[in-house]
Amino acid sequence: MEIFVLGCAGSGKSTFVKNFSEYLEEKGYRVDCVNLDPASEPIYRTSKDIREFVKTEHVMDEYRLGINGALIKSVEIAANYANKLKCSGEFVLYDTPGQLELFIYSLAGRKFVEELSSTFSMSIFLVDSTLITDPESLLSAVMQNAVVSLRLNLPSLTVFTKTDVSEIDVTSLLNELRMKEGVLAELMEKVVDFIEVTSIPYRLIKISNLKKTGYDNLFSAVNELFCSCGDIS
Ligand SMILES: Nc1nc2c(ncn2[C@@H]2O[C@H](COP(=O)(O)OP(=O)(O)OP(=O)(O)O)[C@@H](O)[C@H]2O)c(=O)[nH]1
Ligand SMILES: [Mg+2]
Repeated sequence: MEIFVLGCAGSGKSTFVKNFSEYLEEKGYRVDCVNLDPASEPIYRTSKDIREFVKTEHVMDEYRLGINGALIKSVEIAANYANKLKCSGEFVLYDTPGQLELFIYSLAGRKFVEELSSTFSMSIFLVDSTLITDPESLLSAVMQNAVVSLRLNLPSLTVFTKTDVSEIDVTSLLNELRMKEGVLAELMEKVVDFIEVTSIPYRLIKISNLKKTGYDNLFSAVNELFCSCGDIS
């Protein structure tokens, strides 16, 4: 099963890949961690690393690009090597760059994910709880999750991280939203439908990578996702 770990910069993707892979290994599964971020050295033992083929800092020099342009160029170059980044573990965790435009706009990002995906591929979309301080921030994160999931054509689980330092109460944030008035409040009411495209209505998943909590709930959700397709192998 391929799990693409997505989320905005600093949401905890790499730490999650490190700690969740250890959690899965403790359960006896064969796990491969793959670094798909050409701009970052991995903080875990990798089975495959995109930086063997392309490093963003070299692309910046060679093509005289800034960091974001170089990252997109790096992924375009690396797309030629996608088949060399495939792994066969029972769980393959792909750590991705935090620049979500790679998956929302760029053709290379989508092609890359398509090449690495199989029938049992999914995404885990990490949302940094410390940034969700009001209903607007919640909806903004949820919309990004929905758009990425739709564009990559991957079933997705929405996972709130860093709950050791910030508690998130989705129900009260949505209630707060309903109390608002005016044109923007009307717009936000309509945007609430995006939540249906995420896993939030079915199961609220809150984790801490530092404390390794919430992983049991997440693991059940991962299994349920494929159970509903009729297979968990
Ligand atoms: N308190 C707390 N900190 C966390 C948690 N997960 C990650 N962090 C911290 O958040 C920071 C960013 O974590 P990363 O794993 O590098 O985040 P990332 O999403 O891979 O970041 P980019 O690759 O730059 O997009 C680090 O300082 C982590 O230690 C968590 O669950 N709780
Ligand atoms: Mg990272």
